[in-house]
Amino acid sequence: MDKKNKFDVIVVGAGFAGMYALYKLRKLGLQVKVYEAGSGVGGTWFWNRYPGARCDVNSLEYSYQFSDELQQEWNWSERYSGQPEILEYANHVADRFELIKDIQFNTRVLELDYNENTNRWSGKTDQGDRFDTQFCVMATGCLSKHNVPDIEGLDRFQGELLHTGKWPHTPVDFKGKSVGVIGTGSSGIQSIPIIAEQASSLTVFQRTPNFSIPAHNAPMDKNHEAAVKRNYREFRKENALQRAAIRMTPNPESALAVSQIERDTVFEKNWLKGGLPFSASFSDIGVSLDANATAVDFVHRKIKGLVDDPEVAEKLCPKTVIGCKRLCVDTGYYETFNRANVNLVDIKKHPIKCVTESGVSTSTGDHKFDALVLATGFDAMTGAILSIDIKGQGKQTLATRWEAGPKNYLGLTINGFPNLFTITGPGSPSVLSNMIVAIEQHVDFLSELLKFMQKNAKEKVEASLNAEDDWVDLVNNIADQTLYTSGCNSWYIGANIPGKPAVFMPYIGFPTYVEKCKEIVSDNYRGFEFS
Ligand code: FAD
Ligand code: N01
Repeated sequence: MDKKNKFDVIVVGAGFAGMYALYKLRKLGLQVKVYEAGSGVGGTWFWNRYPGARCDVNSLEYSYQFSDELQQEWNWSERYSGQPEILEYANHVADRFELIKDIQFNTRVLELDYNENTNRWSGKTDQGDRFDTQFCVMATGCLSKHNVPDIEGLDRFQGELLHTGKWPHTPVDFKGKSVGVIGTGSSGIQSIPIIAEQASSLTVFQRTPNFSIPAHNAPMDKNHEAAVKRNYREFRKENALQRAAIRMTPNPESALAVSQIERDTVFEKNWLKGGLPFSASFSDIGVSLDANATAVDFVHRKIKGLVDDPEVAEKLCPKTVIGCKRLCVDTGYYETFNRANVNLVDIKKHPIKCVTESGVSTSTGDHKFDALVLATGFDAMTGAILSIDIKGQGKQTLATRWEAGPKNYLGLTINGFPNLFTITGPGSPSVLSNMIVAIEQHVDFLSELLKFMQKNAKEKVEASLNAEDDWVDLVNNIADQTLYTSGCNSWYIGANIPGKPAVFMPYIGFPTYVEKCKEIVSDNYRGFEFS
């Protein structure tokens, strides 16, 4: 193979994970190359350009901490910054750390094949490139393979068909148009209020209602920003001790230990603060059905107070426990259903029969649209990795290895797939944490691991089978003590993708995960096999 196609490390993906992996691993003196399917950096923030797209973790936290200069010089304009600003930040990071020269854009990795004799991986891209590398870093994203639902006739629709996860790069103007939105997860909930303001009419097709807490987004409080920046390191350190590595003030009290009036006072205070910290209102909301029911009751009352039509309000009230699906964070979502141009269709009751040339046909009639928006989410956590044909030792494919659900060690390394790493893979805190914090922790761990190998002249590393089995058991045992596995049809267990094995994928608890990683390193990388 031509020398110019031989690398020490190839990184797949140039979102926040791939960018940081490139920055960090280059520092080890390794020759690193990144392949990215999109035409720019930013990953999630490159693809999800739908109206209203923004983060739901405070921007002072949802940003890199590896460079103090970077975190001091960058100023966020809002409490929860919008997609354009986050993408601008990603581009700034790419320029500042000279990342672009090692990234090949518009290139999708299709195959990765491990050769046992050479202990190297060979790969192929959709641009016809062939490459050879010792290490593969999968920075392919937990939420990057968008899910197009299998609805009959979708390809027949003659109007504008859009997906929130693959939004056009040119502005979409809904002014004067009749629009349909299928899906009421975070993407639907963020975009619906804005589409409703522009469109002449909007019909929302809801299969399962979701809980949403108001964001109370606002321009960045400059005094607060300055205070954080004066002590950024300490701020980050404190946040990393929180369960999701997100700054909250968890209430240690049980929701069941106080009177309803006291409980409502706490819920009301957190509702007014807004965002994800609502889930930390009491200590047992995530583990006790009775405690959870008190939060459900509070939010139901809020929805009924915000939505004028009692029938519509009832349809919008989720009947599951709160928090077993990702909590949504909105700006004016429930209020949008008071608008005269907005209509809510319960498709559990009146299923979509098909999409026609002019709109959507349900059991109660036809809806005609100029534009149809699919806010139908992602094949989460495993979708992007398994879209690549990965063959490990003995030519076993990863798709076969994970047929019954993903198995790995620390969410990072897979037995039988040496020298291949998954950044924020299933089995790590990933989507149940501030993801930029989780990304940095994983890349730092990997960097130390490769340094250890360089120092000890090791060429090959993989998880032992026992370590992997124990890890998967641990991830499941932790999840089973919570309400995440209480029968909710969440993407955390793959329930949104027909035929996907029902396995709870993320590790719950960032601080305990970090402790486990430290303990494993200090025990000479227990569970890792080197040769
Ligand atoms: P991604 O950003 O998904 O990047 C992966 C990249 O890999 C993509 O650019 C993709 O094109 C590329 N890729 C995939 N497969 C291939 C291939 N075979 N070949 C070449 N390239 C490939 N998390 C939070 O913590 N807080 C938030 O507020 C938050 N908000 C979000 C809002 C939205 C709309 C979405 C969808 C997700 C949000 N997330 C949030 C999660 C978000 O995905 C992560 O925070 C983070 O951006 C993930 O970075 P990443 O680099 O791991 O993956
Ligand atoms: O996707 P989702 P998303 N017919 O899977 C429905 C992050 N994020 O893009 O619940 C009809 O949550 C589906 O219905 P059901 C965040 O982590 C963050 O909204 O499966 N409907 C559901 O209503 C989030 O959790 C932000 O019954 C179908 C919706 O489509 C994750 O990304 C913003 C259907 C999909 O909801 C994914 O969010 C955006 C079908 N065949 C995203 N298939 C922030 O706010 C699916 N649906 C930071």
